[in-house]
Amino acid sequence: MPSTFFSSSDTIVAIATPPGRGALGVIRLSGPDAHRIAGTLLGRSTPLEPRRATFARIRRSRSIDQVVATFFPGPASYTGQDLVELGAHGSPIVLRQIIDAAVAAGARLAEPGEFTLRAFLNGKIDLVQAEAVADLIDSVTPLQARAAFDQLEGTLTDAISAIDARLFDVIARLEASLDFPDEGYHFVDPGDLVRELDRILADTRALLRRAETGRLIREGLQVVIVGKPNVGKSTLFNTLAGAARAIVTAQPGTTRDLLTETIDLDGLKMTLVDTAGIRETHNEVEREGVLRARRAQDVADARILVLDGSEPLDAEDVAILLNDQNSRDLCVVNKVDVGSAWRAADVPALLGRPVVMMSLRTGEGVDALKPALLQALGVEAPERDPVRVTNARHIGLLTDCIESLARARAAVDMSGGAIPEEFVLDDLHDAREKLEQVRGRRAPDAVLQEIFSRFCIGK
Ligand SMILES: Nc1nc2c(ncn2[C@@H]2O[C@H](COP(=O)(O)OP(=O)(O)O)[C@@H](O)[C@H]2O)c(=O)[nH]1
Ligand SMILES: [Mg+2]
Repeated sequence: MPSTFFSSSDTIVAIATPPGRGALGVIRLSGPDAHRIAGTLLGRSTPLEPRRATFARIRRSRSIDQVVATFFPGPASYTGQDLVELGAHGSPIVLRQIIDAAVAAGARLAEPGEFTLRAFLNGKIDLVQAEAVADLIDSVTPLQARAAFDQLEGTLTDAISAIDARLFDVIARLEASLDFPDEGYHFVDPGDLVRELDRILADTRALLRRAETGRLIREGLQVVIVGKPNVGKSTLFNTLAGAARAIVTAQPGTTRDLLTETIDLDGLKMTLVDTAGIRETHNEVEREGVLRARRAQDVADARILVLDGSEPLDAEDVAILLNDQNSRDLCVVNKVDVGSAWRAADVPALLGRPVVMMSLRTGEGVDALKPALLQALGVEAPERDPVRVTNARHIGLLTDCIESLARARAAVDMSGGAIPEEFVLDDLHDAREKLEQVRGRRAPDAVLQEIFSRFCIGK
């Protein structure tokens, strides 16, 4: 990361389209000299008309490509500064030549995310939106794309700004009563203050309530299929993966290595892991498989516990059921086509846990699998509320914010009338700082660098 990273005074250039050949390749120039450099590349003496697509030729010693040039004068551009986009043919050679020519004319190669960084530094978007740009580009399921797009549109920004505005108002009134102590005039009534803090706390907590599933949407999740040998784990894995990935045999102990497959479960990016059946064994290879299965379930976000419904449950089944009860377990009772050796209601270890009965052989009950899995994961229908916290950084900051707010509220509540303004203000300022950091104000440079360095070049 160069020391110029946080300065927008030079003009940057990059290819904005993915590497490789394509019908088009787009080059972006942003900075005070963007228009002049574009003029040099195009050999034009007349200025480009703002926001009008203009057919032109790129010239070096001779013309090298036909392009469409569009000039977006700042501040009404993506970066907030003068920006030129050149739509050339998507030839890596031609694009490279145009970049070289731009550098020769005074541009600097952009760092990853530097265009979006400039948009942020120029106040076009806040940090939540900048992060949403990266998430949108990285999304692999429609639900991820949607959550990111909502944040890019500013839904979360607006929700946080609204909370921040109320907090600011409380702080202003407390500071006023601190500044004029002799007036005998209290700007803030303790009862009012507690009520207002409760409202702010409730709004902030509401944002966090579904953040955990929001995070799963953004990051995807790992779901491990566990159970004894031969209960149908690999069959279930293949069914969910929609392909015969894992070997299925009637011989117990077939699966040894961990098998993974990434699927899109109603918009959730899910990495499924098939594992060796857990049992005591003297076979060295299988023992290693069992060890890996145990480790996999320890780090998973959720587990699917498969049981054979046609055979009596034994101690190994129960041990697997009781191992580290994950709040997101789903129990699958398989092989109901063969018969039912027990009822889920009679098994204490299954009480209060989501259970689906099925036969992976006949397909009976299999339709219930995906909805049951989504419910076990706690993922609600996404349509209802576009305000969604998905980012672990935001979750951490909002959690800290709530802590500070709760401390302030407790201090007012315990004061019995005379508000200890200084203490309360300290906590409220802390709370506000966390909110501002979510949006990127007062965010440390290291945090910004870490965020923008994950972008692709040209964004
Ligand atoms: N009857 C019956 N057999 C099944 C069912 N599901 C799987 N099997 C069979 O059970 C055996 C073990 O299946 P597999 O998926 O390899 O189990 P795993 O060891 O847990 O991975 C295979 O012969 C499957 O064909 C089912 O619902 N009913
Ligand atoms: Mg298997």
